[in-house]
Amino acid sequence: MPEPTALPPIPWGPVPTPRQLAWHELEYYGFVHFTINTFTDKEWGFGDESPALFDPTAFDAGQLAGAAAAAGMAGLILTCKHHDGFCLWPSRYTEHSVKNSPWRGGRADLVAEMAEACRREGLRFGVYLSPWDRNFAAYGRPEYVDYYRRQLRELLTGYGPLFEVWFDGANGGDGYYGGACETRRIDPLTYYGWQETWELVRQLQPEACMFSDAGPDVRWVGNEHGVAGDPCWHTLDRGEFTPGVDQAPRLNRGQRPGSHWVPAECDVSIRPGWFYHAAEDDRVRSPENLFELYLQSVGRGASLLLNLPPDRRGLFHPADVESLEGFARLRQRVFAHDLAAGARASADQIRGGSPAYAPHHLLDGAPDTYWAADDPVREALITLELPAPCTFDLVDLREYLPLGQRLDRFAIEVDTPRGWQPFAQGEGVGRRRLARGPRTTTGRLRLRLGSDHCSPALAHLSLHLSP
Ligand code: FUL
Repeated sequence: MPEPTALPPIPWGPVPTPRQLAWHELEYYGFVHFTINTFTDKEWGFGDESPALFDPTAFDAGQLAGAAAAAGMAGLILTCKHHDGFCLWPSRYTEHSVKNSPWRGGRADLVAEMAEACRREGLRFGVYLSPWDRNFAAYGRPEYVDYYRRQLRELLTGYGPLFEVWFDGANGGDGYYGGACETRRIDPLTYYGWQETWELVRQLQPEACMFSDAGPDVRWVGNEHGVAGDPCWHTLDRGEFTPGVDQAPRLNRGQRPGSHWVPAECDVSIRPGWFYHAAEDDRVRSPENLFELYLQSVGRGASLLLNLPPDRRGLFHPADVESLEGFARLRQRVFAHDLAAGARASADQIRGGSPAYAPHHLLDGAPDTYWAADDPVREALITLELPAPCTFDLVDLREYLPLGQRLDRFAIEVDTPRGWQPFAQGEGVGRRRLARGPRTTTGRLRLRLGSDHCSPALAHLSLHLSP
């Protein structure tokens, strides 16, 4: 047996990069799908739409960013170009953009207005540039990839710091293609030359996380209904994945141990479609539904990317705003107070017997202090004595991510008049695990933690009551 030591545990498996750690903190941010589709009532434009169709009557980036910030979102990602190829900024490399729209006399740059409004509201800003372009004549030939990178360069250099660059997986099919009106297939494994494109992003926006079916920084969760796998490991054998090659089940759960840290992001729309359709005004997700999604995304260590489509005025519809606000109030009600405040924590293992790793760090609210066990330990038991019995149904657990994703499983038990009863159990904790159990009133609970490959550690535990 090695001597107990008070040195920190050695990280196990892949660990997050600093840009990924910063991204984990964001947890919840918005998607803005807005383009010509908003005016044609479509989800995917063919690519032959006239730029004259794009003419919002009251576009106000301040309303959009303000609503997102008020609802507790950390940032917004804008569809700067969707599959139809229309650009919301006056790209130098195409005529198919806002510069040929009547909106603001063709002198507007919607990307700039959004980036600016986000900065004013303290939100991070990100861009979506569809790799598939149904307008561009050379789509399918190398010339298009060159065009794509030039456009990306415009977005990476003209709009300040970006927190995320979103590479969509939809690829090839029928389209206008400069008038050819045909079906074009590309080989997703080779056509886009992703390595080179990723290097461009690294070079020009080193802090930005790149999202795709293959990361490299953040991965698609494998569905568009906002539900992460259970468990949803932060790690992946990244070399087995390519953007645009759908491997949904594996992306949904991740892989353990995995070669790289590539956490999941859950993209989902507040309405059935990604773009605004008046016919869906009465099909906006309710605050309660969004809260459920939150538990199944953020509550499984993923992030929640919630789409809010501006209407033809260029504003969020009141129904969407109302639901967004209701969702924010629910989260506030549930998470503003820790029902475990003032509790006393004890553990059957403390690393090196050192106060630096004592279990009270679970309750101190500091994200970078943690309880840890000695190296040879694989199973540990932590007990919490509450100052008075309280009622809860959610336990919020968080690992200290610079040490890697260490925990394989957890089980929570509560003290009842019938003795210790199971409350919740599962695989994987990671960034955050919102473990839900039956509504319980108790003064004591205990937590069993298991790690197959390394010693366990945990940074946070709090108790909450859902609505
Ligand atoms: C998909 C696209 O095809 C949808 O239109 C939308 O942009 C969604 C976020 O990604 O792959």
